[in-house]
Amino acid sequence: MTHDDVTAEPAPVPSDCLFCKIVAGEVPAEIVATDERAVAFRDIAPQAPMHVLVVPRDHHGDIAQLAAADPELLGAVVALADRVAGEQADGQFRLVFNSGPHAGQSVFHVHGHVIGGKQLGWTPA
Ligand code: IU
Repeated sequence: MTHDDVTAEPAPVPSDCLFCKIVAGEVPAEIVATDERAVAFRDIAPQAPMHVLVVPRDHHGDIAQLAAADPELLGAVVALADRVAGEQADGQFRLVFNSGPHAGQSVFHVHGHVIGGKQLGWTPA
């Protein structure tokens, strides 16, 4: 996929979207923070002392689609990630958006991995 494929048209919301169900309270998750536009919950397979997923309440498939459709909402997701890092760790964090299967995306409701709580290494590849 290239970024030429990204349009501002909202994608249809899949009826079986796991993260939509977590946002709706239909599937349990350990929620650590919420605001009007986004929800943060612990990753079930944490890769660091703090590993929280921040998702917009509205369904968008990946970060490029979210940025094209609603850049303010992307800002809200980043702001909630920053708040979570301040509440759950020392305020420093890595924010990772896997975009597409080759990048490791396995859930197709955009989510930022908020990772921290220890000295992180680099690179991720
Ligand atoms: P990815 O970037 O799409 O690969 O991230 C998906 C994450 O969602 C991954 O880290 C999973 O551990 C996490 N996750 C979860 O927290 N709860 C779930 O029920 C499922 C996946 I399925």
